[in-house]
Amino acid sequence: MNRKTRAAHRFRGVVAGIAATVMMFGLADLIARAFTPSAAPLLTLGQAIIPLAPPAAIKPVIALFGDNDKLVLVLSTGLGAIILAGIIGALAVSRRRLATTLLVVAGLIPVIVIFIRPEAGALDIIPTLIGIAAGVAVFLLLLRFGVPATFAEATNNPDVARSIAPGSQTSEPAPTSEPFSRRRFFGLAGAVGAIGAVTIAAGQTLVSLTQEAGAAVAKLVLPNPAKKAVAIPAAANTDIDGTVPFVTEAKDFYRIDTVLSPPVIDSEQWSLRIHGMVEEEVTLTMDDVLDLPLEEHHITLTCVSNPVGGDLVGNATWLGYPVRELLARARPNSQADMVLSHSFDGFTASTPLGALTDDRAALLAVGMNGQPLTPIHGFPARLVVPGLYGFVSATKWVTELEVTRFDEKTAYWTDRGWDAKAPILVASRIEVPGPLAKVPAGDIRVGGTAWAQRSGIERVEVKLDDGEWTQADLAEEVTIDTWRQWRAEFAEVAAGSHTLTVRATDKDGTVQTAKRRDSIPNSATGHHHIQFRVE
Ligand SMILES: Nc1nc2c(c(=O)[nH]1)N[C@H]1C(S)=C(S)[C@@H](COP(=O)(O)O)O[C@H]1N2
Ligand SMILES: [Mo]
Repeated sequence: MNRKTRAAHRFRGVVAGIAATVMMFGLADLIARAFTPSAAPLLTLGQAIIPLAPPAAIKPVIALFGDNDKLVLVLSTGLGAIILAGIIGALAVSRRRLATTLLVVAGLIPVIVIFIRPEAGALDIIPTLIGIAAGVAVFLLLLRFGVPATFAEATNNPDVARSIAPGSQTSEPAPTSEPFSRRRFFGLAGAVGAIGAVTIAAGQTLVSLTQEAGAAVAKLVLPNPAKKAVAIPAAANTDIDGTVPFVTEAKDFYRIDTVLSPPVIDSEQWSLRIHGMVEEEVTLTMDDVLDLPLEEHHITLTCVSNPVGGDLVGNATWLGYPVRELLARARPNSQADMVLSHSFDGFTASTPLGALTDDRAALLAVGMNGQPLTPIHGFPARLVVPGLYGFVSATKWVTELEVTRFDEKTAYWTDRGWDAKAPILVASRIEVPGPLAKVPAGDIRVGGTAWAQRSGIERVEVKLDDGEWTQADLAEEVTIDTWRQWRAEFAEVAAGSHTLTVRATDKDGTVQTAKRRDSIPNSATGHHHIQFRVE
């Protein structure tokens, strides 16, 4: 066989491998999404990679892609699978049986990953097995009609010999022949790939449908709060167009967690168990929680991975019951100093016991902005603790509060190099003008948000280019645990390129530091700084 033909055959092998893999994932994903969504192979594979990923790799991904980090992970997993399939396909030109075996073995990797999940059911592997069967069938079909077997294989294997025959002029096996015209081969491979791609897309659509359905099925009816949140005065908003609203809608609220798709929890099956170093173990069902006098509080939640000026921060009106009261029922032992909250999905957070028993509004929350929590934000129940970054406090899909000690237990992110305790640091950001915005000449209006939960914002200062710090006007404070909007004006700014810098000071007198540092282990620091142009 000459080299050119061989290269052409290898290329067909690669295409056959890729088409078969797209088909396998597409079909398996679609079937899984319809019956057992958390067992979709691509998703489960990506999910399995998360705990293995070094924190040093996770952070830049979150910083770069924010809420899209999950999409990036799934796409990279898919890309990895496609590359592997291409290599196996190329191998198939000379070693068909070995390649087929490898394809099956590779297909079994997601099967194993699906099977070893803690929540796995025996039926969960069926969609992927069906996908593998379809993928292997497609692979063999494409090879059989598209890639002539080597001479040795062809003469030994009557099947392959026959498959070669239709393309050759004689009935002799002819190794250099092209049994399928290039057009037919690529047409078939393209069709298979397209079917796979369509099934993947259909699977995605099903996901959003079932998630919406899940939310609808979760017809949890929230009671009226026994204690309403303070009213939000109009003056809590500045009049600067383009700044984020004071209350963040659930759909716009940032999302950070370690699951690729939120667990679907039936609120009637859900319960919260308080145990560990307590006098009395306490278990509550959702009915128990809804019967309690629930309180509503505006609380600003922040992620430790938020880069300076980033948007991993949101403010919502949460409805829930004070964790303080729940712990009082269980009566923690005097030696305890931490509550390790456990999520349905295995995530844990370590919260100082003191932050859950002092007078702050640490909540077992069931509502967000007047609605039940969405699946993404923790349905049916989560924790929200003012003043602590989410990773040490805001456990979503919470199922257990384990009263323990910092020197005995560690939480999910602590095991990955982050701090065990992490109070939120004073922070501020510029929202208007946007980065690299073009602004008409004249007076420049600047606006943004600052937060220092538990202390409150005392002062925000802005600096144009290398000028003096100028004090911004603060919008009215709603509570010390909510962010605060600010605005400033600079008169007659000359045309050209300019920079703005902001810093906040909290009510304890702590000035936001200019020192730049990374978010691991307990949050990035530095001043938010933007460039814009006056034209
Ligand atoms: N179960 C679970 N809860 C979790 C997390 C998680 O990965 N799993 N991430 C935490 C982190 S790091 C943050 S910042 C907040 C984010 O909450 P949100 O997604 O509702 O904004 O949830 C916290 N609760
Ligand atoms: Mo976070």
